[in-house]
Amino acid sequence: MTSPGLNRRSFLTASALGAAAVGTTQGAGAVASGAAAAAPAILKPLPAERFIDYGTNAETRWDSVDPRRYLTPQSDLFVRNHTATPQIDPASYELRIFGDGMRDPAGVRLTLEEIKAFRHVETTSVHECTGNGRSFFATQQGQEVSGTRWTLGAVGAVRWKGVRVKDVLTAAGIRPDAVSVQATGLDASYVDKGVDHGRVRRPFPIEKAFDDALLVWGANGEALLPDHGFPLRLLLPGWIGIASIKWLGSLEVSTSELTSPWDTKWYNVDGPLTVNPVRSALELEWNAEIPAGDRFVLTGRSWSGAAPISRVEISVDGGATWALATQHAPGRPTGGHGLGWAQWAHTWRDPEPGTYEILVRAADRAGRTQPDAAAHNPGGYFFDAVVRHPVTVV
Ligand SMILES: Nc1nc2c(c(=O)[nH]1)N[C@H]1C(S)=C(S)[C@@H](COP(=O)(O)O)O[C@H]1N2
Ligand SMILES: [Mo]
Repeated sequence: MTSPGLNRRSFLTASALGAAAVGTTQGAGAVASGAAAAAPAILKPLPAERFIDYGTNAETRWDSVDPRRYLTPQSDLFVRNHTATPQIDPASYELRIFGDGMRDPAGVRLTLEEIKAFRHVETTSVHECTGNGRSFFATQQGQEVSGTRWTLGAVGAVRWKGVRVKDVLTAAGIRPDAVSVQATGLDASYVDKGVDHGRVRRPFPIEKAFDDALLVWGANGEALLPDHGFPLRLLLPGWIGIASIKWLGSLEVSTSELTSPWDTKWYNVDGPLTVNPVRSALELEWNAEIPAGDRFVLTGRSWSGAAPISRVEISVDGGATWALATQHAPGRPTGGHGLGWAQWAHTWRDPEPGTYEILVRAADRAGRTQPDAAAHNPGGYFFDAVVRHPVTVV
């Protein structure tokens, strides 16, 4: 058993090493992280043909997504870092579980090995940032919002592997009157406009902890990459990205409601945001040039944090007429597989030269759909409106 102090020292040393190693391979990407740090915030390569690089954040380019592939490889998955990816030594890593919601408030510390001894479970879920689509508040609705101006690429589908939070909390001795769990990351404290908000952390209700919350170390059959939370992250399937704390350092279990700036100041619109809305994206470049001819096959994906997708409609004439897209998910059944996304295709017959807007509108089995306009909020969260995707047929 090691102390949290030891963990911290090893992380600091490892970050410095990581900076030296990545500085040589990442080139321009490292420069984009700005004056805040010499070390890059994201350690994996971010090739320009697959990512839009915002420095501490990077989104997947939808035109680089392979329509034949259901899952998003970790190498292609968006990254959202409040600070910078820490490199954590799995040998000295420990998860601390404590709080007045535990029979022993001092709690326990679990090594990775101890965590991996619980029954393994796998689940596929769409992993998405709350601010995905944020740029469309400005470009499509003329509204001002703050935050990273994501297009639609702050999302991916991942097959996660881990253990149930429920099993771990039960074994660790949770009290029956516990109501709230706060997850805290091991990355550096988040300093914004001169204010130190402490480590990235967010509470979630005990109901979610006992429903489908997982502690995950695997993604798509591999270990988590450092940027995605190695060696262990929390996963709250279907919930907004910030709920799934990376580099999980502790779970505080409480008999009273816990809060943090990440559920009061941010990621809050009349209350903490939780379940992701319905959204859709075309696997197509923005302002794509499409060859005129007999047919052009449009492909893309739709997803929801609440339920499988039930219907996808597509319009190639700016919303004047709509057709049902054909749902398919190569290698997987459509729906019925947890909170994964639906893949779909639509054949555009006889596209004639001109400029067009392609619109996609999905609905989920919970009866939710995509509105024509998203509800404005200053943080630019939950842009779930139908996106008008411009193309030119040449
Ligand atoms: N410790 C920690 N966890 C975190 C974050 C962070 O900055 N630090 N960012 C959150 C946000 S806002 C999102 S959208 C997801 C992004 O996960 P990814 O980078 O693995 O795609 O992680 C969440 N968990
Ligand atoms: Mo996020």
